[in-house]
Amino acid sequence: MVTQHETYIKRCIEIAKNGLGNTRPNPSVGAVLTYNNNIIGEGYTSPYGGNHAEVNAINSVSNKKLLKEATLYVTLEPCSHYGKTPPCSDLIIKYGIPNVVIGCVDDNTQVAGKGIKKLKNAGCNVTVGVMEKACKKHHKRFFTYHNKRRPYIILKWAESIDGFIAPITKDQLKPVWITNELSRQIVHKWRAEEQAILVGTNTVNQDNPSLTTRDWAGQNPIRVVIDKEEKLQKNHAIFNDKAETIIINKNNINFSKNITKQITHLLFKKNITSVIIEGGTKTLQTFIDENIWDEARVFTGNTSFKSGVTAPKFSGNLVSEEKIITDTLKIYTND
Ligand code: AOF
Ligand code: ZN
Repeated sequence: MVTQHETYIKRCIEIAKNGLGNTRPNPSVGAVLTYNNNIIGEGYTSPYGGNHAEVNAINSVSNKKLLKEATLYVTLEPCSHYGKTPPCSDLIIKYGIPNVVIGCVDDNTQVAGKGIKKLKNAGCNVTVGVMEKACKKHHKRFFTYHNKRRPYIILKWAESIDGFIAPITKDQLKPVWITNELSRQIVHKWRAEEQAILVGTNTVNQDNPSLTTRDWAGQNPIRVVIDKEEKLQKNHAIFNDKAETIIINKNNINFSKNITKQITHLLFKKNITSVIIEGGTKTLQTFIDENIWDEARVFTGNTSFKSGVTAPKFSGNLVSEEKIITDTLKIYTND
């Protein structure tokens, strides 16, 4: 049976999804306030630099007197530090909220249990670890960034029924659409959710992609291009718009070593908490072979090529499978 605490933490996760992609590099936290087991306020993290979820939830309550007998539910431990905003735990104490139910502890070393301690010291009744697994999953980018000191890595590609990511015609690689329009729009939604998008030079030189979110209302990710042989031509779409681009070449990494560790470290230093890698096979396979990836999202389109560039080879745990009209989308995790 689902408990009351679980019901409200689930609600926190639901509303927190509204902030995904806008709060980066901060986690998108969800908070719910209840009084007599009725919701009296809700909030999620504002775009980066803005209010934390708890502040928005408290602000949404019209009768602040109710807070003295309220319960605050929140996906992540309320902060204890002065960052872009003052500590949420101080605000909770100031309003005298007596009960706080937390999904998971904040692993950011600036917080790491200090928020909970502050609340307990002020006499709050604190419960920690309700729907912890689901909260950690929701905050997967944030936890990977702080615990593994690298961004959360999502691999994405589309392949034909016979396992090719591009056909070869007349000895030439020909970029063609494998997936339908809806799948392509889903990819733009995904791009808006991640902080960076990474591809190899060949993908840029052959496909001239924009790597933006033009079919979805959301922020463009920072583009990262691996340009080992410095073959990147400068007349491409990615150099003709406002989205930021980081070029990886011999000036910032050493190609004779484990390149994924160096790239992810470089992105970690730039406060990038997540990256979606969109090809080509060589780039994707490098991350797979060096085992630096967390999730793979693979579309299979309703087409067959008979020959071409083979899709990456990997093994992962299939966690979901769905039909997107004519395409199949399978999502795998690496754990
Ligand atoms: C919360 N509620 O909604 C979020 C939290 O620079 P700041 O002040 O925005 O602080 C960012 C840190 O605060 C972030 O790294 C994480 O530890 C925590 N995020 N905490 O109480 C929120 N987004
Ligand atoms: Zn806070």
